[in-house]
Amino acid sequence: MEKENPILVTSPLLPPLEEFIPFLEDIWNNKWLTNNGKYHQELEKQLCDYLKIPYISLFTNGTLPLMVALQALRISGEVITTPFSFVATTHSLWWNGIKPVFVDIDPLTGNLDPRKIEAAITPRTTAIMPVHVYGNPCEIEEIQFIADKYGLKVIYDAAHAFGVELNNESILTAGDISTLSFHATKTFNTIEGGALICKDEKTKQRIDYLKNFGFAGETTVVAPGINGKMDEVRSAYGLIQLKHIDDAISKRKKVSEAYRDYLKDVEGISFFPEFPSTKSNYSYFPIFIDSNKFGMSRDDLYFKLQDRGIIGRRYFYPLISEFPTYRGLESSNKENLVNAHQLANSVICLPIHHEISLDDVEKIVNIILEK
Ligand code: T4K
Repeated sequence: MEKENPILVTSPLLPPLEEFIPFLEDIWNNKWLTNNGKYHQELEKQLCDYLKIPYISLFTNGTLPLMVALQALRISGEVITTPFSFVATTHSLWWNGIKPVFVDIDPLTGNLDPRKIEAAITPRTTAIMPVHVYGNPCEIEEIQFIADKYGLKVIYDAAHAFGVELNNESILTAGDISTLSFHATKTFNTIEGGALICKDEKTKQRIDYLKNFGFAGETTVVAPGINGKMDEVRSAYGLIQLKHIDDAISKRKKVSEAYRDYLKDVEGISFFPEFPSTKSNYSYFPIFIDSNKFGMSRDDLYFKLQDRGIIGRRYFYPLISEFPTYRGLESSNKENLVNAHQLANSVICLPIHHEISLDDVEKIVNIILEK
């Protein structure tokens, strides 16, 4: 029964069709489909309000804003980053001809460990690219302190951090630039989509040129830009999503709380604490398996769940530093990344989304506990 009706790690939040249709009719009537249309402008405005951020530029996915951020800040040479992320983080560096330098993570957050950054800085280092993995906030003050000390830029890959706040302030205003993904699997989605958050109008202007081939007018190209624009259909979809996002996040919160409650005393299973002063978006629920204590390996549990129709994911295994493109880098050395290997080898992200019921959670936990 379970295999026919699997519970997936996530399920996209879809705007109610009846709310979407009037927008589609309007777009069909106007025949304005992309290139900074009215829904694009409106979504940027509403996202600035919702996310409490000064400037945002919409993109067609969450990878392009990373690549464009590096271009906009003219980053070159070496960039310090985390191997415990989705490959897009490091790929964005590679596509810009930048050498990634991996630094280990703090096992308490899964994020780049600021205490290990300084040792990796060389005369070629120009920036730090941390990730708020699973939406867990990085130690932004410590990272900024190091960046200021060495004159480095900070670009946060905040793909998982839609709506995350620290001390009532958006985490997206940390560093020089932050980027979001609005992929179908994210808390807030526009099917494919993404965004770049910056702090001043001049940078926003440059980003907007860069995502539109560098055009600053009909016949003026001011930079070697790319095409990263979001279209009107997905902008309208995003506007409807925004109306439903708080409800979806509160449903995710209930799922997260139920997992915490059921799993808190289970020998061999750990998870991140609720972080103080943090407003979370409950985008992932990663658990970490200590096979000796739990009596079963991570992979045995992962595949047992799969056999029973519970489709989790091992985000982020393998580490980025283990993929062929990056394996040869000196910083990919296993001894350099002990904590990252430890988390990557023990993680399972359990299903969490707005459609999971508390009965589903109970069912998932019972399968985990069956020996
Ligand atoms: N930086 C970070 C830290 C990121 O995590 C990501 C993306 C990026 C940058 C780049 O942003 P984008 O350019 O992608 O916007 C998924 C996503 O494709 C990817 O966006 C995401 N991170 C990554 C963590 O997860 P997969 O390979 O796991 O996706 P997939 O197709 O296996 O889907 C996962 C589950 O979601 C499936 O079990 C079923 C469900 N699903 C998926 C899709 C696509 C649905 O129910 N409906 C759907 O339409 O990468």
